[in-house]
Amino acid sequence: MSTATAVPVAPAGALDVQAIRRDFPVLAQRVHGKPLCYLDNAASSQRPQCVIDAVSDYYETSHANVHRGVHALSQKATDLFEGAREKVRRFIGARSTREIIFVRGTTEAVNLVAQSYARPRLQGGDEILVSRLEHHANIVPWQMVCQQTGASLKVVPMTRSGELDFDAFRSLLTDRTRLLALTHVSNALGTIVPVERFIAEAKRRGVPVLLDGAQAAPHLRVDVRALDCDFYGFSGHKMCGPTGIGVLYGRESLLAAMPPWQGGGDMILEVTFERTTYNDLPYKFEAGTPHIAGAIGLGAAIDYLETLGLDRIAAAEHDLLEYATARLAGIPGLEIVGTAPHKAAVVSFTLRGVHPHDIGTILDTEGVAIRTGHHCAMPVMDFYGVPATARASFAFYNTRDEVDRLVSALHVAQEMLG
Ligand code: C6P
Repeated sequence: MSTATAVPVAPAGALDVQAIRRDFPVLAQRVHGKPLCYLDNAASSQRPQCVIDAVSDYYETSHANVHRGVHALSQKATDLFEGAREKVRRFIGARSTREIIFVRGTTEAVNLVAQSYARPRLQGGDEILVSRLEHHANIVPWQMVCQQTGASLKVVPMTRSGELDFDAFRSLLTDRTRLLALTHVSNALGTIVPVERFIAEAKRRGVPVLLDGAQAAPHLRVDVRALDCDFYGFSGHKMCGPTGIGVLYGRESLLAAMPPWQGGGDMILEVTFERTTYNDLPYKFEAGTPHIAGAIGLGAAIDYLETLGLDRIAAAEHDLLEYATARLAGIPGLEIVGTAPHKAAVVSFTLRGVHPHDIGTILDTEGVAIRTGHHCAMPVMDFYGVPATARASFAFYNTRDEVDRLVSALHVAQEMLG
């Protein structure tokens, strides 16, 4: 460790991380003979026992299809499923559960809006505005809908520190801009985008806004009403919930005017071969048997996060970010990619002379799990002129000791390959 680097002091009144770690059975294991050091939380977080129990209890005691049966078990499953929807509503401050649509994840949330909101409205010459910071999930669905309609994609540029250029954004808003689709937190760099500013400006110009909240909902307090966004998507698996479940929040007036995206069971009121009428919100957008256990697990994850407190989670993760940034900055040849002043606990970096994939492999042998690659954000990599970075991403159950293990493992990588 570089002794010249100032290391921040841990905040008082912090979470009891050791007790929290005992809630996560997966963290107790060894990998390649070393205690697992899981620093790949931006890709997917781990699950506490209460989430695992909620899912298995459901299967053990309450499983049946929802909204379909008069029998007791179906009503029990329906109550649990709809109870989870109410937890999500409260968690993000939405007005009504009619605005909470269960989807597979952020990717499906964006695709739903692209196909059901944007596609019917777009014409040749219209514009969709995204940013250079986006994950592919908030780029490709818009490219697809542009190809389908003749609209074009405009891109808000980023700066060297990994922030968005607000003045450039303002000049890209035109009377043909039909939607702004923006990430709340960058997965590749950790930048927290000051979305309030962008939303206010877009609203002033009458442009609706979708936020990709995949990396924000697990780490920041999100209030869709205070944000005044029109759509907000996030994924359960990044916030201690199951995979295959996520949420699209949509402003009710917009959802009500949108056609369904997929057709099938549960999204209809009446079907004849001549005419079909669609179900009310949110069911109009939930064709087929949903991921019932996933929604219930997500509800349990929300309970867990709320018990810890989103503000305390954010503070604990911020401490890890500051500590990791200071320690990594002390490694010769290491360059942190993305240095915005407001960041979530994500540190992307390159190490002179060592390919990121080799870093990942050597770290794995030391029991340290990080992600290497383009992080599904190739335009960001392209901006910095690198094919890939190594990325350590922290959750509230990580410790400063684990940051130290990351640093030691990087020294090993450097000695072997640097
Ligand atoms: N990012 C990462 O390692 P899904 O796969 O639908 O749950 O989430 C997609 C997605 C959308 N937006 C952002 C900002 C994201 O970070 C992700 C997922 C993971 O960074 C896997 S590529």
